[in-house]
Amino acid sequence: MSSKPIYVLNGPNLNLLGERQPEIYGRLSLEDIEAATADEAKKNGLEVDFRQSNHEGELVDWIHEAGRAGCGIILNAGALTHTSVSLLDALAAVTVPAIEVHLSNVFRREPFRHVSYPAQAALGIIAGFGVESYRLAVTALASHLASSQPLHHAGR
Ligand code: CA2
Repeated sequence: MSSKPIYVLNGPNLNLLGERQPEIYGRLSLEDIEAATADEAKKNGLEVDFRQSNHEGELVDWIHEAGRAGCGIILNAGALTHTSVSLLDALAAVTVPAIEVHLSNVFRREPFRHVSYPAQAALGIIAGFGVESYRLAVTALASHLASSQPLHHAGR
């Protein structure tokens, strides 16, 4: 469908998945989530470039890169979701579609997690389904990309 990958960008502390707080985030590691996300992308004829950083500026740089070299963005900004105007500005500055994901249902948690800055520049948000949040984001992005691309007619 697209020769460019989906950039799947993960923010602070998500490298700890599977090691701590399994009651909130489950027992899967970030590598397990990467495998599930890549699998869902493959089913949809897409590839992923899956990354994690504990540094806000690095995530900003990757959003810029995704704007040039990606077909879309799936962003779990971790706690930066609730604080980062920089991530919102970066997403707003690129023209590729972005979907925000969360493993946990942030609306069932502390009030400060009910605020999302990147959401204002996202197509939508998927939260609360663990690894399925990532799979659902891939299918939502794939169907958005398919519906927003001009159809190819054989021989024209
Ligand atoms: O539910 C999500 O995906 C979050 O983005 C996860 C963030 C949290 O700050 C957001 O409010 C919701 C936290 C990621 C930290 O992940 C850890 C995993 C294992 C152990 C400790 C932290």
